[in-house]
Amino acid sequence: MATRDTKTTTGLNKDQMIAAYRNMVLSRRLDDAEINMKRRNQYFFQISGAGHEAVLTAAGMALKAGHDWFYPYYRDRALCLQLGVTPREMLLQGVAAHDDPASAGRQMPSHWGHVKYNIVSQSSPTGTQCLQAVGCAEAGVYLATHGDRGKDDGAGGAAFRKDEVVYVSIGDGATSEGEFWEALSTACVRKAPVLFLVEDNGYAISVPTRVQTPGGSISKAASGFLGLLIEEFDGTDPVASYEALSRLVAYCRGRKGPALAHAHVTRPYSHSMSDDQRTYRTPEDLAEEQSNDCIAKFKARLLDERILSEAKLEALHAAVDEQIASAVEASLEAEQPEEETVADHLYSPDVDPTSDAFRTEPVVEAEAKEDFVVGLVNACLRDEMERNPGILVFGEDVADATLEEALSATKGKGGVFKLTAGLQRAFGSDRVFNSPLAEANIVGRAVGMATRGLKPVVEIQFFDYIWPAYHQIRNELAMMRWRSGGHWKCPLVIRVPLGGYLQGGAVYHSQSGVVLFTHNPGLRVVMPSNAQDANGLLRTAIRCDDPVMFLEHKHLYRQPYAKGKYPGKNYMIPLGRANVVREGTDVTVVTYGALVRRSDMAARTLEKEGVSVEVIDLRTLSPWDQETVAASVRKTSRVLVAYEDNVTWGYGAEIAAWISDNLFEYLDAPVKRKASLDTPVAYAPRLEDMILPQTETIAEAVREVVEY
Ligand SMILES: Cc1ncc(C[n+]2csc(CCOP(=O)(O)OP(=O)(O)O)c2C)c(N)n1
Ligand SMILES: [Mg+2]
Repeated sequence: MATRDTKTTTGLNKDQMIAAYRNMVLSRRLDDAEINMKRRNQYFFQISGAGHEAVLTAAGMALKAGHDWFYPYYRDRALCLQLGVTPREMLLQGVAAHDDPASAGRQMPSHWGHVKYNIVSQSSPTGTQCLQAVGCAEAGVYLATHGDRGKDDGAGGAAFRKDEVVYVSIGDGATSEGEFWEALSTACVRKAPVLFLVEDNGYAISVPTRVQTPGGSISKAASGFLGLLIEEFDGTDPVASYEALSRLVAYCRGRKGPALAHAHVTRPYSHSMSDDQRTYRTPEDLAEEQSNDCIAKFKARLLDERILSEAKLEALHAAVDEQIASAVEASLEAEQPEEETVADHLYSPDVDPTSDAFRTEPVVEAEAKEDFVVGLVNACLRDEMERNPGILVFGEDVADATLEEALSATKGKGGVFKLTAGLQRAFGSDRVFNSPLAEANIVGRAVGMATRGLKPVVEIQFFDYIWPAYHQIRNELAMMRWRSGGHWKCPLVIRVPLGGYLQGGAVYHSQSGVVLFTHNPGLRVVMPSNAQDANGLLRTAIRCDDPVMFLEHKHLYRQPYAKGKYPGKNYMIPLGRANVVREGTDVTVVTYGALVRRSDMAARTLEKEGVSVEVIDLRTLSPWDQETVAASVRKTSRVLVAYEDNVTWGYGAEIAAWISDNLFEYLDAPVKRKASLDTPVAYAPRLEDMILPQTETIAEAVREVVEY
C-alpha cells in the first residue's frame, strides 16, 4: 500500500515564485520561438513542453543540478532550463549544431542531455529511461558504500553524493510500457532513491488516459507498491507542485525508498507539430483545458496577490523575449557537424580493444590442469572482480543463494550453467545478486549503472529469451555514446549462453541469431570456441570501454576438446583477431563457435581425400578479422562460410558479400555458405541433426566449393 505524508510543506517565497514564473514563461516562449523557426525551415523538428511548465519548474527547484541525476522526458524543457541548460544550448540541438551539448546535432530537439547537470542522454523510445534511472540510483548507493575501495577502470573514483536522488519522468501514455512497471518493482525491492514523475496530460498522441490505465489513474493503479510514496497533485500549480515534490524528494533523500509524483498537466499545442488535436478532441474539451493553462493562471495569481505589478510583469516578459531573441540569433550562426565526424563516438576514442595493447601471452603454470570453458570463464570473472571493485554481476539465478542462511548451509547455485558459481561467496551479495525474471530489467539497470562508471557484467540466462532486452540493447546500450556525441557512454558486458547441438534443447533453448546483434553499430560481439579463448576474450571485453555481447556456446561449456589451461590473470586476446585453427592451401572455411570443431573434423576427413583445408575461427563477430580472411582467400581462392544460424539473412551473407566485393579477382569459385535450415531447431534428435550443420554436411559443402 502506498504511504502518504502530507504534514511537512515547504512553499515558495515571493522571489522564488517570480523566478518560477520567469522560468515557465521562458520555456513557453522558447517553444514558440522554435515553432517559428520550424516554419521558416531553420529547424527540422519541434517538440513542445507547453502545459507542463509549472510542475517541471518546481521539479528543477526541488532537486539539485549536478548533484542529483536526471532522466527527463521530451516535455521537460522547463526542468532543463531550471537546472541550468541555456536557451541557446537548447536551440543548438534544433538547428543540428555540432556544439549542441546534448547530442552534437545527432538527435531531434527536446532529447535532453547535459553532462554538467547530470542530465543523462535521452532517447526517443517512451519508457526505456525508467530502468536506467533505477540502475543509476543503485549505482549511487553502491558508490556511496564502496567509494573508498580504490579506483580502477572508472570504478571507485566515479562521482556520487551520499544523499543523491535520481529523477525520471514519463507521460501518462508511456506508463503502459512494461519497463515502467519493472522499474517501479525493482525500485521498491531495492529501496532505490528514484523519483518517478508522471506528467499526466490526459493523452498519448490521440489516446486518452482511460484507455491506457485501469480506472484512468496511474497513482491509484500504483498504490499497491509497498514502500512507494505517492502524491497526486495539480501540476499546473507550481507552488502546490513544489510542495508535493519536496516531500517526495525528502523521502528519497532519506533513503526511505522510491516515490511517485502524479501531476495533472495540460497539452495546449497538440502532440507535436505534425499532430492537430482538433481532429480527435472536442471543442469543449479543448476550451476547458485552455482555461487551465498554468502560465495564465500563475500570472493572474502573481498579480492578484500583488507579488508582481503589471509593469514588472511586462518588464519580465520583455527580458525573456530579449534573451530568446539573442539565443536564436546565436544559434543560427552555429555550424552543423563536419561530414567526416559522422562515425565519431560509435566506439571509445580512448580504448581500442582491437589493438596490441590487448595482446598478452598466456602464462600457464607447470602443474596447471586443463579446464572446461565453464571453469575458465569463471576464473576470468574472479580475476577481474578482484582487480576492479566496480564490476557487478547480476542476472537470473547467478548468485549462489539469496538467503544468508541458505548461503552458509548449501553449495550454492551460481547460474543455471554454473559459470558464476562461488562469485557471491567470494565478493559479497552487493556485487553478485539475482535479478528479477525480466531481461529488459537486467540490461536497462546495467546501462544506468555503467553510465555512472560501474562495470556491470550481466548474464542473460538463455539467448532465446533475450528479446525483452533487445530494445535496451539496440536503442540504448549500442547508441548511448554515438547519440550523445560522445558525452555519455555505458560500457558493459552481457554474457549470453546460446546455440544448439544439445539433444533436447529444442525450439527455445537452441537459438543462435547472432546477426541480430552484429547488425547494431556501437556493439562489439564476441564468440569464443574454446576455454582459453573464452578466458582471454572475456578479459578484453571487461577491460574495454565499449558495450560487448559475449556469446557463449552452451554445447562447448563442458566439451573435453574445448578445454584449456588457465592462462593467468592478465591474458587477453584483442577483439577482431581470428585464429587460424588449421592451415591449408586448397580452400578456406570461415567459421566460429561450435562449428570450429566440426569444420576442423571435416578438414581431417578431406585431408585423406587430398584436399587441404584452412579453417579460420573468427572469435569476434563484430568487428571481424577481414585481414586474416583476405590473406587466406588470396592463398586458397575458394571459400565456405560455415555458421550455425539460419542460412537466409545469416552471418555468412555479410562475409560472402565482403569477399565478393573485395577479393573477386582472387576467387576460383562462388563463395558458398553452409548453415542451418531456415527453420527453428527441433526437439527430435533426428530433426535437430538435419537442421543444424554437421561435420559431414560441412565436408560435403567444401567438396562442392573445391569441385566447382
Ligand atoms: C516505444 C515507443 N513507442 C511509440 C513511440 C511513438 N510515440 C512518441 S510519443 C507517444 C505518445 C506518448 O504519450 P505520453 O507518454 O502520454 O506523453 P505526452 O506526449 O502526452 O507528453 C508515442 C506513441 C515512441 N516514441 N516510443
Ligand atoms: Mg500524455
